[in-house]
Amino acid sequence: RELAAGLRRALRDGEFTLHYQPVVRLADGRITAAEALLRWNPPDGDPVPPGVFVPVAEATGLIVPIGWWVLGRACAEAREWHEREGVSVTVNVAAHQLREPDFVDRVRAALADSGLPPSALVLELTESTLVADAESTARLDVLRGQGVRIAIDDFGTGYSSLAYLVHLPVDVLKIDRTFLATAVDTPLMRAILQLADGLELQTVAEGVETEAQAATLRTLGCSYAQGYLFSRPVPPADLAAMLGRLE
Ligand code: G
Ligand code: G
Ligand code: MN
Ligand code: NA
Repeated sequence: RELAAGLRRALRDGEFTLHYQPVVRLADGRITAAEALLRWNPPDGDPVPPGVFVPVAEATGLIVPIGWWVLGRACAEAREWHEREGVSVTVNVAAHQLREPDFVDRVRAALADSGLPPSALVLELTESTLVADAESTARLDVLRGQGVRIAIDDFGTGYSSLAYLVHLPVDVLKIDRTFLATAVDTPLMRAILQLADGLELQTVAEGVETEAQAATLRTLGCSYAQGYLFSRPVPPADLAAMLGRLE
């Protein structure tokens, strides 16, 4: 309860910031996108990790207003990177947010207000959020019609059958980092990449920490990767500097 009050205050007083983790194209190492990740620095204490406060925000419904703040901020910060470097931004969307009746209008407004083109925005949703209901699926399809892309976050950690993938409004699979915990070249990883290829979905491997993992993923046909090998999540100025250095 105390944490919930803290979150309400954080939103009101501007205590949230975003960090960005690069998504890298394995073929040439270019940064093609960045994932916006929420950070909370209370003025009167230590930073609170998102693993602690995001579940509370979800349980209290505060994730809805916080999520809209994240989307607006991420679009605004990404606009310049997109104009200069063609980089997209990916934003996590919670189940509660997707269920809001004005979801489509809110996303459109964030794009219009920031001047970021729809094609530069990727919305990340988990499997369970996506599978839930036909109404939400229809909402996402409206946005896709305008060029926004949809990614399944933490792919492979849900319990749903793979058959549902064919019916979901999805463009990108983000393969959960638990798949890299042991060997990278496993029958399961090959199956996921083959499935993605057959469905013409882009693939992003999450949690890549070593050159060897990146090399194996490249060989297996995974197109993109994200992880500490390339960069931790960093403040926006650091991402801008990283992008500038590529020129
Ligand atoms: O760095 P990491 O600790 O940033 O993130 C921990 C978890 O918090 C991740 O699983 C991520 O999905 C979630 N998370 C981070 N930022 C956001 C956000 O803006 N919205 C939502 N809904 N979840 C987020
Ligand atoms: O659930 P989601 O994938 O949205 O959140 C990303 C989380 O994964 C963040 O907490 C981020 O800090 C973490 N992360 C990103 N790259 C790596 C990595 O290479 N290794 C590990 N262990 N965690 C990572
Ligand atoms: Mn994510
Ligand atoms: Na993930």
